[in-house]
Amino acid sequence: MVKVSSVAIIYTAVALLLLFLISQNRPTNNSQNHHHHHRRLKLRSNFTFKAPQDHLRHDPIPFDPIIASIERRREDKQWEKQHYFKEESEAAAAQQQPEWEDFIDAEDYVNDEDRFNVTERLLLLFPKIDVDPVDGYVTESELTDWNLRTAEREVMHRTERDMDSHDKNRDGLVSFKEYEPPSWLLNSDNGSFGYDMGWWKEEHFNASDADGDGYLNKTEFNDFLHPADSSNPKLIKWLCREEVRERDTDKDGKLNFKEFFHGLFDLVRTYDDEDHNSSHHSNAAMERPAQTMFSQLDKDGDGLLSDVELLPIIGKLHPSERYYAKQQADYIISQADTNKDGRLSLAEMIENPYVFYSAIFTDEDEYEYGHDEFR
Ligand SMILES: *[C@@H]1O[C@H](CO)[C@@H](O)[C@H](O)[C@H]1NC(C)=O
Ligand SMILES: *[C@@H]1O[C@H](CO)[C@@H](O)[C@H](O)[C@H]1NC(C)=O
Ligand SMILES: *[C@@H]1O[C@H](CO)[C@@H](O)[C@H](O)[C@H]1NC(C)=O
Ligand SMILES: *[C@@H]1O[C@H](CO)[C@@H](O)[C@H](O)[C@H]1NC(C)=O
Ligand SMILES: *[C@@H]1O[C@H](CO)[C@@H](O)[C@H](O)[C@H]1NC(C)=O
Ligand SMILES: *[C@@H]1O[C@H](CO)[C@@H](O)[C@H](O)[C@H]1NC(C)=O
Ligand SMILES: [Ca+2]
Ligand SMILES: [Ca+2]
Repeated sequence: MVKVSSVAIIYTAVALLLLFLISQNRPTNNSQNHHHHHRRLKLRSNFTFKAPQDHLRHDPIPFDPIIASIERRREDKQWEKQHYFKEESEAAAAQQQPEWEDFIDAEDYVNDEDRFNVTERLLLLFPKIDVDPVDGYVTESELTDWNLRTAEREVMHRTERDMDSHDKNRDGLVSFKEYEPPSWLLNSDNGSFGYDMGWWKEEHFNASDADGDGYLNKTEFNDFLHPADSSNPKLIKWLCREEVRERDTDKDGKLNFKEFFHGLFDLVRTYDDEDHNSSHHSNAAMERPAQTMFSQLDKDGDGLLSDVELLPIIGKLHPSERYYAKQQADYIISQADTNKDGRLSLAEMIENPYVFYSAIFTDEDEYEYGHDEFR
């Protein structure tokens, strides 16, 4: 009885909300069509729960916290479907409270200029980004910090979600016994990520356990999932060791020039190379710069690279969230900086609002989502 009446209340409330929103909406329908009729903001609706070390793809970081929160809710729902509803009873699924998004399309919301006015959003957000210093301009470093804060919130949210599912005894800690490798790993054939299976093993776990108490707390578990963003030296060293192990074809524990040239140099070079033009170069032409880099890294001059000798380039092999935050800031500035002074005024932002929403922006003519610059 209790269940039935609470469900009834929820549906009544949602119906009332719907009516309210529809009535709010109606008088403005005509004026809407004049504005940006060819543009439509598109929210991400499909999320892949992929390997964090699969750094060739990095999702765009939402510029606007409202967009971030809508997308996060969508992602959570998809994640829950995949992780819980398989096991839990249908009844539990049915008890799920309906959310406003089940009834009102979030995409219609963000595309309704009366409810989601992009100009007003930028007016509101500008002072939150222009903070260091407050001078009426958004610089590359201010925009990078802004993106990074969003990205870190997203990452931590996913970590908490993941931790919840592993922490079976609910003590806020994950032991190695509690930890099960993620399902995308079990489903994939060995080495399909181009990585050997050192990831998610006990050595990886132990390296993440900064204080060595045998358990990962939230910080340590986040490091475990995202070693590239960790400041734990044990874990960074493990990452280097893993890089050596995966390329060490003659199994001597170090990388000789051949192993470096064919396994690592390409990856480091790709990130160094801004114009992505080097694929035109022949192998032979690249051998000299590779030799130069190799001897710079080979600090003890033994002709081999050890794990610690990879430390200077590990950030290039595994770019941090800051790297992507900066990449996206650079892209946005290059698109919106009308007077080419390298920074953005509020006026420039308002003139080019869709640049900031480009991660979710789509247009009949060009499909912008997943733009190359963001990868
Ligand atoms: C979502 O992604 C999955 C695989 O990642 C794919 O099979 C499915 O077709 C996608 N759905 C949509 C609506 O794009
Ligand atoms: C959006 O906000 C700006 C600034 O407040 C205002 O000038 C503009 O008319 C608004 N647009 C709509 C469609 O309400
Ligand atoms: C991956 O390798 C392990 C042992 O190295 C093996 O037990 C497992 O069956 C392999 N998995 C697949 C999907 O090939
Ligand atoms: C990880 O640490 C535990 C002690 O906390 C130890 O018993 C185990 O052998 C270690 N495993 C590896 C692979 O280093
Ligand atoms: C987790 O433990 C580390 C020490 O290994 C500590 O520095 C950190 O503050 C702890 N994090 C939380 C959320 O308790
Ligand atoms: C890219 O490579 C081509 C062929 O080697 C060359 O003609 C072109 O100038 C290069 N572009 C840049 C931006 O370096
Ligand atoms: Ca500033
Ligand atoms: Ca610990």
